[in-house]
Amino acid sequence: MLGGAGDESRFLVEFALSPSSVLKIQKGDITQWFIDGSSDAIVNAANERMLGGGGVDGAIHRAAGLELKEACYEVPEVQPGVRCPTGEARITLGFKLPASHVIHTVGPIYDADSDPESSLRNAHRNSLRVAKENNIQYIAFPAISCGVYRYPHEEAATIAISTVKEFGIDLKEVHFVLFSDDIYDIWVKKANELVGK
Ligand code: AR6
Repeated sequence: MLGGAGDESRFLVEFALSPSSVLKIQKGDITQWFIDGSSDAIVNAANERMLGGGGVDGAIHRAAGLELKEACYEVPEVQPGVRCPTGEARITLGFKLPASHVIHTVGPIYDADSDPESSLRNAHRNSLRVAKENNIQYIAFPAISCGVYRYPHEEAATIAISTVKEFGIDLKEVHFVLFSDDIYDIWVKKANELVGK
């Protein structure tokens, strides 16, 4: 790996998704993550307005600089105040980020969504689809909806990893870059169950 989100190898595990595709789970700050700066993308856990916010969204916008917000303004609204409906994904450049692109997706607000499982699955699946359409080979996800959107972490891990297992195999590497020890541990446990070593 050329880039990375930290050098603590005890916080990095790998699983084969196919002979040509790898799943990597690591602890770290996704704003630092990159592989080659040209065919890599980080996924942002955005909201439907797509103009920034708190959590990982705020961190990504701070690290990318104001050009990212300007690029988000350019994304057409599909209804007033909505650039990216829940479960969909949009792509921009990464500007000052080390990764070349940002794929903005919107996970479900767990208590407000009528079918949070489908929405979370769609957020992952559509992010992978947009990545493939834009020749992205390396992608890094945070734990979408696991912060202020309050998705239960074990269920979110199951959905995130099973969707990547099914739809991530056309990419060279799919990473999860996770901020906290407890979410990292849950993701590793679920990946062992669902993908195996
Ligand atoms: N790198 C990796 N993960 C991070 C980072 C980081 N730098 N910072 C936070 N996380 P959240 P959501 C983790 O709340 O639940 C925003 O205001 C964090 O610990 O960022 O999808 C948006 O604008 C947690 O595990 O996203 C939306 O309004 C995970 O990222 C709303 O929050 C996701 O937490 C989206 O809520």
